Amino acid sequence: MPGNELPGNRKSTYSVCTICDIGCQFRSESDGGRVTRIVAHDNPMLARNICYKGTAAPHIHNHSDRLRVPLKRIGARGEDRWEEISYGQAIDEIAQRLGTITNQYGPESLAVSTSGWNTQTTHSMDRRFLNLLGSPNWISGVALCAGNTAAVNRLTYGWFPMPDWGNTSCIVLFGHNPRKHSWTPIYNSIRSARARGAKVIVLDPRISDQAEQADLHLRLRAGTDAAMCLGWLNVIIEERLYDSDFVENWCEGFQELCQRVNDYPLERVEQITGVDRELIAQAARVYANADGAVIPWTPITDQQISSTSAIRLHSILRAITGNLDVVGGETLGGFNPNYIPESELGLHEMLSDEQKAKQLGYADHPVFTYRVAEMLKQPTHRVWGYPYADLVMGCHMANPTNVFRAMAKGDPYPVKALITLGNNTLLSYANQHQIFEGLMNQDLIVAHEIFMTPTAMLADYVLPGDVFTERNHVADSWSWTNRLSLSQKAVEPPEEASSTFQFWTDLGRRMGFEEHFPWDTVEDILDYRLSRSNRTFADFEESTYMEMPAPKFRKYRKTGFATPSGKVELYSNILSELGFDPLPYYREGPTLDEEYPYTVFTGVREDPFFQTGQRNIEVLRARCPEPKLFMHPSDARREGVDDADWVCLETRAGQVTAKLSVQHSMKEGHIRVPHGWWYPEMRGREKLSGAFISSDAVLCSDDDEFLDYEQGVPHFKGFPGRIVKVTAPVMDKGSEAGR
Ligand SMILES: Nc1nc2c(c(=O)[nH]1)N[C@H]1C(S)=C(S)[C@@H](COP(=O)(O)OP(=O)(O)OC[C@H]3O[C@@H](n4cnc5c(=O)[nH]c(N)nc54)[C@H](O)[C@@H]3O)O[C@H]1N2
Ligand SMILES: Nc1nc2c(c(=O)[nH]1)N[C@H]1C(S)=C(S)[C@@H](COP(=O)(O)OP(=O)(O)OC[C@H]3O[C@@H](n4cnc5c(=O)[nH]c(N)nc54)[C@H](O)[C@@H]3O)O[C@H]1N2
Ligand code: SF4
Ligand SMILES: [Mo]
Repeated sequence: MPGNELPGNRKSTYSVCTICDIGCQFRSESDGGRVTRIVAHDNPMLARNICYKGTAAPHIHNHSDRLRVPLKRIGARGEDRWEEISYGQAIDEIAQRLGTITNQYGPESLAVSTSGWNTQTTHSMDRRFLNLLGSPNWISGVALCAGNTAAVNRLTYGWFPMPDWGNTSCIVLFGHNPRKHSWTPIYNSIRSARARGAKVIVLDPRISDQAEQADLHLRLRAGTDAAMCLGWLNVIIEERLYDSDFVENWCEGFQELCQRVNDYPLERVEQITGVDRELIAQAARVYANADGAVIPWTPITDQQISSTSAIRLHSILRAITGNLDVVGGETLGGFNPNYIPESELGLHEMLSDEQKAKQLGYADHPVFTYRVAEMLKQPTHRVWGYPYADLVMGCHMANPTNVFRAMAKGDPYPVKALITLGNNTLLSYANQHQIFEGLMNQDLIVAHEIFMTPTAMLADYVLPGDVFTERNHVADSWSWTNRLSLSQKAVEPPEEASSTFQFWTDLGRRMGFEEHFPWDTVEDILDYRLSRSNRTFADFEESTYMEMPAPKFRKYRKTGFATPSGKVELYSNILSELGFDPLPYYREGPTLDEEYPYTVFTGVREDPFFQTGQRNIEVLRARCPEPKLFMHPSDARREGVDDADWVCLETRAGQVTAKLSVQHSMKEGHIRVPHGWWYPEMRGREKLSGAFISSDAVLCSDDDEFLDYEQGVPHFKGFPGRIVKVTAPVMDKGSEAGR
């Protein structure tokens, strides 16, 4: 790229940040093979999309804790004793041991857990490997994030929409709370829209940052989002605020929907959600009457017991108010024709029907598994050109809870090998006790990581990963949008660190799949992916840092929607065929009682960290040294606890310790527990660096009564808990952390 050279040995390169998953673009400066500084993008439109985690990249990428050479376990599992081995030896041994396990237990006994955005250059080689081997058991952190939302959206209109931020007049945030240092581009988009006069409606039990500035704030009880949406529909249908042309011509099942909505009169919705019915009606009217309104994706509704219904209700609201694929509404982008999508690279058609049917979760909770992917194959191919749509890496995956049960109990069959890449598996799903049991029961665990996490400590082999300043990439936002962004290699990875692309290629070749892994380098596969537009990576790099086709609206008029009926399915034919309720409904979460009187929710992301990461990065940890529980002052008073006390939060599943933060902005009766806490500084002192002290996954159950029926996602938003004051300052070691 022209202009990359700076005086001396200095260089400036374009980067797509992977410290969190929103992929900001900026420039990375390096000097003599070391990244020195992150600077804003030279395009002023992109320049403001940067946060202090992004600018901390040199601290992360150059950190002394970075893993640099492959490690092989020599102590007991989890004991954290290692010998250094060569990369070649590691791959040879992994291939050999994997072969033995899959010969004995079948290919489905291998599971892969990954997140993909941080490892970035996997190019679906993980799915390709599993599909060639014959294992359907791929899981991801996005099973509890945008991935499952994408899968559920497809039931209703066959794609996962993206708000038209630049033109919208109304933004509805179900919990979702982007901030200056949390999903900065979305925060900036909301700010700009507001400056143009767009209305913002926030639904959040807390007075969140977004709620503080909202036009309307509905402080619903946690976990009641589906009921709230049914209330909105009630108003919208009764007052005929919907787009009757669109409903008549493009929607199926409106009459059935109306009947269902009748079961949720506003009095009932008020009673369930705790929000005044007038305010509910007012919000529904503002949304429906806006000239272009959006309900951006939110993780809140993908982590609830009524998750499938709540996500479907968002889809239904978008559709019947005429906000689908229109200016100012939510656009259905499709694949970028200039870049071969992961959907094609994954080779999903190579996995036999028999093996697909073995996917864990296929029978009980099928919505994001291959079972539904197969039902959507034809319409997806017809409308979007590919039979499988890997959207946000979340589709056609196994159910994590089912996978951990199979690992721990061998039920319904044993899973005996786990490869985990860029994912802190132990802390990143529900029921950490069962995950631990499952991991301890493995014959082989391989972790591809940049730091020694609690999950990596449990592995047999730990392979050092590269990071975004050490590799080339063209990021396609996993087909959520059709933007292509350039990320350039600035420096070489340390010692034997390498990419997940390299790992799968080497393992695939060792296991007899040479012909399906023809690309030697990341640049080779980038050339291949760009080949449909007759370009190489070098051409792309030479010509641009970003490209995006102009949006086209109302594409469905030509193609129909990618659903079985070709219409928007308010009544879902797929859910009906699977034996689930084809219409959305509200289901109450596990009830509180005298013993466990508080409504606990996990989340409220912390600015300095992404999920379970960065607790070892001093400049970031200093901003948030310890985990905090939020509670309302009246609740704290009742419990006899004060701000800054160390307290223990207990549920029937487990207990965690954290510092109390008494906040007026909390809703009474609610407690917030943060996600992702472990203590890198406790390595060698506490089991698995304190992974069981403060992690929300210890508290969250995945018993059937806590799972959404259709997808089997756990209820993170409103489960019963209680507070116990910890008399001794047990957490002093934690609070000294990172210094
Ligand atoms: N209990 C519980 N589980 C959750 C959630 C929750 O709130 N509670 N939230 C869910 C949500 S919303 C999400 S998005 C997911 C997130 O799940 P993950 O994406 O797995 O998130 P992280 O915890 O950041 O774990 C990523 C790991 O990748 C490593 N890593 C970072 N960069 C690289 C790299 O370039 N190469 C390699 N090889 N490794 C790298 C980091 O060190 C870190 O250990 O978790 C979900 N799971
Ligand atoms: N700094 C930083 N930024 C991040 C991340 C990070 O780890 N760190 N993670 C990124 C990722 S992967 C994700 S998924 C997002 C998540 O980020 P957000 O979408 O903002 O989600 P949270 O911060 O978990 O919670 C947002 C709000 O939901 C409210 N809430 C809790 N329960 C409920 C409920 O039942 N209903 C409703 N309507 N509201 C509820 C909480 O009070 C809180 O104010 O953030 C992204 N941005
Ligand atoms: S919000 Fe921050 S951490 Fe996330 S991609 Fe942007 S700069 Fe990186
Ligand atoms: Mo997420």
